[in-house]
Amino acid sequence: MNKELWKNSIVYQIYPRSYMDSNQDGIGDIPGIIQKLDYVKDLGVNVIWLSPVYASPNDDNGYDISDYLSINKEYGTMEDMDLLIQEAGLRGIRIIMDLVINHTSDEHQWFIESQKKDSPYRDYYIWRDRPNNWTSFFSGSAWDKLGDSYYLHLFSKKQPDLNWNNPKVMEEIQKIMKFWLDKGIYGFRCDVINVIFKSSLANGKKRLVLTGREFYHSQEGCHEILRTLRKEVLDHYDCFTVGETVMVNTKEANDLILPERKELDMVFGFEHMETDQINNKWFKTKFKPKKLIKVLAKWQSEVYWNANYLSNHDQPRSVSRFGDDQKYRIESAKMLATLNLTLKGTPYIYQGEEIGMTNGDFKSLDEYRDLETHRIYALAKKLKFPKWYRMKMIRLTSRDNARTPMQWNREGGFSNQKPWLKMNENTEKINVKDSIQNPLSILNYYKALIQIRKDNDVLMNGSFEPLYMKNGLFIFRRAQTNQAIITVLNLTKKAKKMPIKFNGKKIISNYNKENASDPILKPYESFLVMEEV
Ligand code: TEU
Ligand code: CA
Repeated sequence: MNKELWKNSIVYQIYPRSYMDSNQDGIGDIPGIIQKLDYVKDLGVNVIWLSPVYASPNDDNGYDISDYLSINKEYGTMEDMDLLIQEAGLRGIRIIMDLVINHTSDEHQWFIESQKKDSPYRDYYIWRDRPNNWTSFFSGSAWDKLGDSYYLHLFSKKQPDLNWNNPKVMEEIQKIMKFWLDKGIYGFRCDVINVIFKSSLANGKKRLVLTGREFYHSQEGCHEILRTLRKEVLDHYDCFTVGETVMVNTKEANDLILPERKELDMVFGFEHMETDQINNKWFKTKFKPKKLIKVLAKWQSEVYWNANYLSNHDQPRSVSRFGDDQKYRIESAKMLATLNLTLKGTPYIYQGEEIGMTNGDFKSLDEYRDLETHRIYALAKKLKFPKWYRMKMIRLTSRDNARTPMQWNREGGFSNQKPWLKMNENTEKINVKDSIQNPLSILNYYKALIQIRKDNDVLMNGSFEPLYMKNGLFIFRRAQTNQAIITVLNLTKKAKKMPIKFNGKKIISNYNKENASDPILKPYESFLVMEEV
């Protein structure tokens, strides 16, 4: 058993609701994922991160859990889940699950019980006679009233926050983690893990977003909880954890992952996701490659071990956001793949990214399903933003952009029924089936790149040295004693002069150019050079 195999893993995120519908009800499911395991294996990844499949009323698509020990009926049964773990294992793929422990669903038995003031479950949640001024991630007050008391919810009102000051909560969560680890899963992606501990419920400093956050953001109590979970549970299994950590800087990230801290193994930072926005994600600015490059290089040099990603189920599609989803869709998607897969750290690929799927093409508000999108739209309306602006806001930022059904073939191939969320209209052009057949597809480029990564230890364990970071170009070297690979990326749609020279051979290029010393970089050009050392 290789305790640190996770470091050298390549992770593929599956959002079950949108992956593959096996029983024709328009909703992706676990048997659907099983049908596609050979596809996932062919891609070359060895870990799947499965977004929540637990029982849930689906207010937030499974991030509101009503029973951690059973499977959402829409997705299948526990037998299906066991089979998924087993079938994945047969293909050399292990599964990590989402661990959502900041909150449960309001339909969880604990919360239902906790509504009675004298119940032993009362203290599983955070009840007060009066709300404070905290605001929620989905906008508006973080408190709602039930009976004559208020409960805290940092997310939707159907996601009440657990009370981590209660040792009972700690006990329950440990049981849940063991239940899944005993089934052979490889660890957890820990949802909003750095906000679970509230050190006070005092009024917070008034802010545009997340008033109150100084009382729950990366508190010492959170670090203690993580150390306990590690010692009592995780250390007894062959597994790893990746924390989703909102608003952390590189120091705060290291405080969660340095080996001597014995807390998490790696975290998803958000700083690079903030490089195309002002203040908060609803106000986009034009994407400036320079900022993204700067943040990535900083995390590369300062953070002990990175979890690299350019998209997930909460973010717009990477090619639409950091590339060009029209004229240079193929080139820019390959360039972004080259970036994500050659940085130091563990790369995460989000379903559909490997075929260059684009943002959704929703025409009206009612085509969006995400609760966050609807809440923000309503808030913007209240603030009297004009309609065209509200529509633009959600078009650019809605989480549904990443949640449209997976495009398996020209007709869609996700389901025979109307899918739960509108399928992109470009499935005729962008789909798995055609991508498999076309040797120049984004998909085949991903496969080649993943193979290169596996064949060259330097891409996994070599150092990171930035060589050039101006003008929208990002050139860096990964090196160890006997090997070095240079990544050359043009993140812009303009041709650029190649600013530096090196000795070596091109090993992959998104323009299929073999000559490493070509003085001009084409739009979104990227390639790797095996340096002579
Ligand atoms: O996301 C938490 C988070 O901070 C954001 O990325 C979130 O998507 C939102 O945009 C805040 O404005 C995690 C999950 O990934 C997300 O899907 C859940 O909705 C959320 O936690 C609550 O569990
Ligand atoms: Ca289904």
